[in-house]
Amino acid sequence: MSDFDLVIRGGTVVTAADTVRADVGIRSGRIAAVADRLEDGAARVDASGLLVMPGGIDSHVHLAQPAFGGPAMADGFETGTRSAIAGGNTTVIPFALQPRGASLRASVADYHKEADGRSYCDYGFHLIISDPTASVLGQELPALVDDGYTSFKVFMTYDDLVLNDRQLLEVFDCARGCGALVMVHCEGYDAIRFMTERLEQAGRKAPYYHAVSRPESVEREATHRAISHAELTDVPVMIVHVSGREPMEQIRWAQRKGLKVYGETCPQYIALTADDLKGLNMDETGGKYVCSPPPRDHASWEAIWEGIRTGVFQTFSSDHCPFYYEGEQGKLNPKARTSFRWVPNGIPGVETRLPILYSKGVVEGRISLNEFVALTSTNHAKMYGLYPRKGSIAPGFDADLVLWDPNRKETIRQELMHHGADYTPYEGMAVTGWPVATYLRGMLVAEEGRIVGEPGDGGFLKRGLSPYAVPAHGREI
Ligand code: DUC
Ligand code: ZN
Ligand code: ZN
Repeated sequence: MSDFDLVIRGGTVVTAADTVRADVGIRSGRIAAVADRLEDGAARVDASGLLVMPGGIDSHVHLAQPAFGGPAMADGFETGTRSAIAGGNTTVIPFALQPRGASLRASVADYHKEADGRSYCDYGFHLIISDPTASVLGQELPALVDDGYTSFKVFMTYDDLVLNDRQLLEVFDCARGCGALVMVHCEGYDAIRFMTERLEQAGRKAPYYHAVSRPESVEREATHRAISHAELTDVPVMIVHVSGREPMEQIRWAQRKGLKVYGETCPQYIALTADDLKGLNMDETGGKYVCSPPPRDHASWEAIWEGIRTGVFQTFSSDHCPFYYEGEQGKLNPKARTSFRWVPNGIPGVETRLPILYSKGVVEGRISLNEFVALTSTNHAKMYGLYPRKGSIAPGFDADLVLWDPNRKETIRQELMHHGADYTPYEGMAVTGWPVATYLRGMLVAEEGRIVGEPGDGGFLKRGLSPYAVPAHGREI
């Protein structure tokens, strides 16, 4: 009897550390061997000419989440994770959002109902804390962290989600005590409201003014404030979806000071600009690109690359937050036509994250192959308590793999996508490098744009504490 269920033969294995020509042997869903030459297994796949990389881990996606402007999202777990595997991903970490007044535990149970039996890839949950009551911080949150929900997000903007400074400090302090990693959405609530009202009064209501209402200074101020609160409470923080130079420089400043401040950026900040929000002629088509923070300009793309190259950013996530464009629930819904304020806020991107970073990063010579793997998989696993089960290719890791054609040229277009949304914001973008096959724990789940897996193949991941969440000065104040 052969030693392996499957041998992936003749590819170039790329991890965050190494690039080697090797065979990969898989047994019982795990990697059993990586060697120059392995005997055949029960099955064999020829990967010559292909890269064999750890499956993408997208640690920032929104699925089945009723937020950010009201209408239903275009993706629940079935379509969202179908899109994820087609794009070479094997794990996603979406959010379980606590509506104000609701129990955190009940909110988590609701998201499990959405995900159970529907997911094509493995998944964990971050929590979103919108109502940090004494019982949430004293009982619910520590218990949920123990149960494997080891990270949570807080917002510095949005009527339904914003926390004031005192609440942020209380939440940070709680995270410190229970070892959770805090993700922060850094945009200042009052400044955005002020700008929004002023723009509306002046009749500037088209989608483009979404970007004008939340300029980089608003993100920079909030980033600095979050960092200062993190320093005061001695709690590590991850600043998510960073859009340009000014917030990037705040994070770099904090890192140089020795603070445990981490950074995440996303495809929209190296591939879209605020001008996309102008649409064809300052019309509603610009709504397709409304997301927060908004995309900036070409100089910001360069700043983001500087942050990627110099290690300011640890993770490159999609912030997949899909809405329809057409229809009553879409970006064009009647209320959204009255002002940018009501345009559903977010864009799809889980399926295009890897090709965009590969093409603009590796093919255009800005990052190495190993950095690509770190930014799209390994660092997500390490940051969010999934390592060493996920995120690399070595004996003992889950056999989550993407076979990647480094030379394949594609044009991103809606007809290739597997998400629920009716458009992609990257329509027409030419890329080089494309996923050919995705394996989840040794099972082929997507091949050449065809979904071969089933809803329910993916399972819930109870995550460990992040080693990056350990306070600089220990857990007791
Ligand atoms: N924040 C996110 O993380 N995603 C979409 C919109 C937002 O504000
Ligand atoms: Zn956010
Ligand atoms: Zn998000």
